[in-house]
Amino acid sequence: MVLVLGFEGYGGRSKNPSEAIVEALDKQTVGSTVVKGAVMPVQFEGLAQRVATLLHKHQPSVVIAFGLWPGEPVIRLERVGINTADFEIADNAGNLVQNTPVVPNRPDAHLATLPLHAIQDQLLEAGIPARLSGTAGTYLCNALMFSLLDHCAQHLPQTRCGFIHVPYLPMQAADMLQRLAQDATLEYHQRSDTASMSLDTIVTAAGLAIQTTLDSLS
Ligand code: PCA
Repeated sequence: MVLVLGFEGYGGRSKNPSEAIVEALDKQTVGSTVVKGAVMPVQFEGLAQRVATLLHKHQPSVVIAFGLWPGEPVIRLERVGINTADFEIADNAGNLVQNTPVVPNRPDAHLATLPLHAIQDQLLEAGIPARLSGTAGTYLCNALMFSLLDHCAQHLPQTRCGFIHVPYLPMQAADMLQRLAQDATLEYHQRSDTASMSLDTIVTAAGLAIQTTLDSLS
């Protein structure tokens, strides 16, 4: 089976597009493989345990986690999860974790085990803009990516695992522009984080990433 993870909203924003991906794909099939979806809290404490419980329970052949990267205009395929948590804003439990290992006494980083270039090719072929990225940041998305890869490295070496950042939904960008106009404190050109992508396109991209990964296994 395929495990798809997303996050709840955070940072005072409305619903996370990655939560919408989970809702769209949970209990669906890609090819003949069943997808199970789960939404993760934006909370550092207990993350490793949540990851271990999910992976142990489902033993997926593929696990792909999704999150929002505000301002990113394209599907962003993450190459690497690093063993550092260094937050710029507090998580949803109010913790501003700084300069702390995600998992103590484990390697500095893990590379994604998804076929990233093949996924990028398939997305571009389908007319969906996508790129590889060399950093998933140092917040919860990176922490989840590292934790998943670290667990798989130790316990599920066959499992293909990685993380994909997605843009805002158009509604969220529209909402920001409305607030910008209402506040009348910033000029439009001072904001560079209003890129967005439709939910349909984002969900299609997620399905293609799963399909391409499953194809690479057979
Ligand atoms: N994005 C954040 C955490 C949750 C999410 O969707 C990040 O990029 O770390």
